[in-house]
Amino acid sequence: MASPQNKFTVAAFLLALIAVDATRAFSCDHSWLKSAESKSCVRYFPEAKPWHQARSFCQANGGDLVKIVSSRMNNRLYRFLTNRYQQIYIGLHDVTTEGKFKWLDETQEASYTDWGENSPDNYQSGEDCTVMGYYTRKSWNDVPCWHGNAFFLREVSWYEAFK
Ligand SMILES: [Ca+2]
Ligand SMILES: [Ca+2]
Repeated sequence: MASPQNKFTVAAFLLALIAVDATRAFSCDHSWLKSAESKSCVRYFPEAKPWHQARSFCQANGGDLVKIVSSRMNNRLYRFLTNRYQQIYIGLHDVTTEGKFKWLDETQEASYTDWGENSPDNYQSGEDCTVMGYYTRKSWNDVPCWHGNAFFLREVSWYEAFK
C-alpha cells in the first residue's frame, strides 16, 4: 500500500505535468497568431479553396476554420486583408439552417458578428458561407460556398480541448 509520502510525490508529479501542459497550451508556433481570448492559434492560408475544401484542409491539419470571438480578435485578423478586394473564409455558416449563422463547433447562433451593410443577404438564395472582407470595407459578408477564397485555420489549444 502506498505511504502518505509516496502519495504526495505522485500528486506533486501530476501537478508538475499539468503545469507544463498549461504553459504549452498558450504558446503558438511563431508563424501563427496567438489568440488568448479564443484559446487557439490562428494561421492564414492564402491559397484559394471553396469553403468545404478549406474546412477539410483545416481538419486534415488538426484544426478547423477560424472562430472569431471578439472585436479585438476580429480586428487583428483584418490586418491580413491587404488587397481591397480580398476575401478570407471564416468558420461561420448557415449551411444547416438558412439565416441562422453558427460557428462550426456550436449549435447556437453566433453571439459576436461583424456583418457589413445589408449582410447577410443570402443573395440569389445561395450564400451560406462567410468571408471577412466586403469589397473595400472591413466587415463580413455571406457568399456562395463554392467560391474559392483564402482562409484562416484555427488550432484549438490543449487547454480548451480538455477543460
Ligand atoms: Ca444563407
Ligand atoms: Ca452576401
